[in-house]
Amino acid sequence: MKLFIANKNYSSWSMRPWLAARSAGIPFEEEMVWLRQPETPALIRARSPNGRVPALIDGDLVVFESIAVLEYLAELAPGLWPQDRAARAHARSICAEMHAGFVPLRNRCSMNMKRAPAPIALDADVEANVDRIVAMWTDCRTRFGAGGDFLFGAFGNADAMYAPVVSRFHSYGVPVPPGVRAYMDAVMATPAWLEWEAAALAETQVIAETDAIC
Ligand SMILES: N[C@@H](CCC(=O)N[C@@H](CS)C(=O)NCC(=O)O)C(=O)O
Repeated sequence: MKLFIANKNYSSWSMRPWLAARSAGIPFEEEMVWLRQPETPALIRARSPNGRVPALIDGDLVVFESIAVLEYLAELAPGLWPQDRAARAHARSICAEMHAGFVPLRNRCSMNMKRAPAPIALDADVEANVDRIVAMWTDCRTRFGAGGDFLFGAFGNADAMYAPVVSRFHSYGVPVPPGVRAYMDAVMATPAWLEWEAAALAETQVIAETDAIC
């Protein structure tokens, strides 16, 4: 099984299934494509029918769109979703919300793991995204998080889906309440995060902050 991804420093959508698979102990190879090169669109299109990374290639099967890849991974490792049906439904809801939304935050706070953490002025629409995510994480930790340090206790798909937001909040110095900071620190201390981050920091390609990746 191979996960087709882009730059670890910048590709937030690639990060999600990579963290989920790694944290669940699912064996996979990876193939990486550099973003913003002349050949990038053709290289991606040759492997992924939507012309985007990530894509998971399992034999003849190509699973694309990060949310579908997370679902596929959870079929291999069911612990990626909470065991409780109501918690699982909520985890899927917030994953869908991330996949479909938070466009202002995604556009104006591009993931860049090498960015020296420093605050920027946030427009009102970005602030509204931040407020919603802070409320969501606080609610998940309160209602479902008792069994561990993550949104639904153990690290799972919901944490993988929001890991690039953890990175953005950290890099762009977004003020958060202590409980949310503790959650972010827990995510940033996982072995999977540390492995991804070390590879991201070793990359050499630089893409301008104004050239929003996603
Ligand atoms: N909705 C897609 C979004 C994937 C996406 O936008 N990926 C970006 C990289 S993070 C991409 O493939 N960009 C292609 C390019 O910039 O050429 C998903 O969830 O997988």
